[in-house]
Amino acid sequence: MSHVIPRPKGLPLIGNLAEIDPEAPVQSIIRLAKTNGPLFRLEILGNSLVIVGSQALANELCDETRFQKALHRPLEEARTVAGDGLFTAYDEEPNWGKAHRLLMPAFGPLGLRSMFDRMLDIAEQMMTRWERFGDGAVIDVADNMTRLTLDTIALSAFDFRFNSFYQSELHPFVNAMSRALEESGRRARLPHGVGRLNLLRNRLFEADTRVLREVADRLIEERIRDPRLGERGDLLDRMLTARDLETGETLSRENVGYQMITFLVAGHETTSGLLSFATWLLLKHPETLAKARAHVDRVLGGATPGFEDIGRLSYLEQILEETLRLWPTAPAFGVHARETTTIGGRYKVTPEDVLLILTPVLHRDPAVWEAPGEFRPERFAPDRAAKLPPHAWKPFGNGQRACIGRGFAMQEAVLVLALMLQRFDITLADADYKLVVSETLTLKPKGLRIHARRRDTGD
Ligand code: MNH
Repeated sequence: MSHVIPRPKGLPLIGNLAEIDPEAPVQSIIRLAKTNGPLFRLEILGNSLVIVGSQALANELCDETRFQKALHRPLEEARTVAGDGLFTAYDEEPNWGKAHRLLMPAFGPLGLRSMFDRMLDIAEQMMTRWERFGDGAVIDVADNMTRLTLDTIALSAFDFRFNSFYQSELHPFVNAMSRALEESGRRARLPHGVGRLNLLRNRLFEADTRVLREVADRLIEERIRDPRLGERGDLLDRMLTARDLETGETLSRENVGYQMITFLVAGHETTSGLLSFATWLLLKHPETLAKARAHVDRVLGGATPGFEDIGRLSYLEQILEETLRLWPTAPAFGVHARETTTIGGRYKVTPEDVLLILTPVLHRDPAVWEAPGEFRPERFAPDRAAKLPPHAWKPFGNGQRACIGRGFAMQEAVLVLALMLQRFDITLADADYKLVVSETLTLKPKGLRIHARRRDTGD
């Protein structure tokens, strides 16, 4: 006997709309999961979505022979901006396979090593800025981390400097990007097509999308005219010159543009949120902060970290992994069944059902995690992490569609955290700060402000 997936009772026509705060949809769904359990269906204005948040179910859904990536509504809408770039492409689109094969090596160990100096360049800019500000200055963490991660991906991947630390107003690209993502998110909350009825919004969206394309096109043009084309060996070089071995083809210019926008978007918001949440969690847990700093002092002393040091800063990596468990900054990924099938032993799902694995819920599954709400980086000590059941921790998604930038993000985050702990005593600017999580497509702590006092390293 097949059972119907339970559904919190909603209202006629609008369904569960009233239960979802448009400013904080993910946090609304997390709340619903508390009363409805780890599997339920939401109907919002005719969009249907199955929410999944347990290891047992995630373990089934991560089986790529039965399930594959689904573009949930926000991703579908984001195709206006990112087209068939890696993140928003369907598995079957030829450009996904082509770009995946071409770009995987660039994000492997050799690629990451070649990007290290550029990551350090930007990280040093932020440290210098904090130092010059002095003890009394108030530092908005999410704002600083966003400038940092955006500048890092642009410099590492395209040899382009946004110079965000040298201006108070961010580059027009950045504003166009956040507005375009916001509009995609808004459209995703409405029935198909309805979000496109507002002409003024459409015009702004078109203008913003154009800004994104123009910036990408300009960088492509400059690179193609550059006599050193192909010599830097960065991501842009690779995208413009490398041939896919399987098809013998290069990426089209249009697709390279989509990949650039994709990397700039995917490559900065999430990592910035990770660094911001890690800062918050360390400030909340002074014993872990002290342990982290002792670890950094032991590994680095007063020396500037090099590429080889990243692998040695294993406790920082554990802190970041535990941060991503509690606050996975890309909080969900969608899959759908390849064929009609049964999940959880009794619930029928069809290929039309979008199943959304909600990682903040999955990562607190009480069947897997002891004291799931507590921040304990020791959980990720190698011997203990090896004993976790499969697919219990999925902040980077799954299988062939998992995050291509995982190594990039971890290298950048370990580096920045190491420099921050090595050089500064950090404290909350407002001792009573309570965590407020803001949502765009990603999660971030809102209004988190700190003081940073230069440490005397004594050497
Ligand atoms: Mn990333 C896919 C999370 C950093 C580029 N990323 C994904 C997915 C998750 C994710 C989850 C899977 C989405 C889905 O299945 O629909 N990404 C993160 C997190 C961080 C992150 C939590 C940082 C922390 N991502 C980065 C960085 C880059 C990047 C940095 C680029 C430099 N991510 C991507 C791309 C994809 C992706 C590209 C799509 C990969 C594919 O489908 O082929």
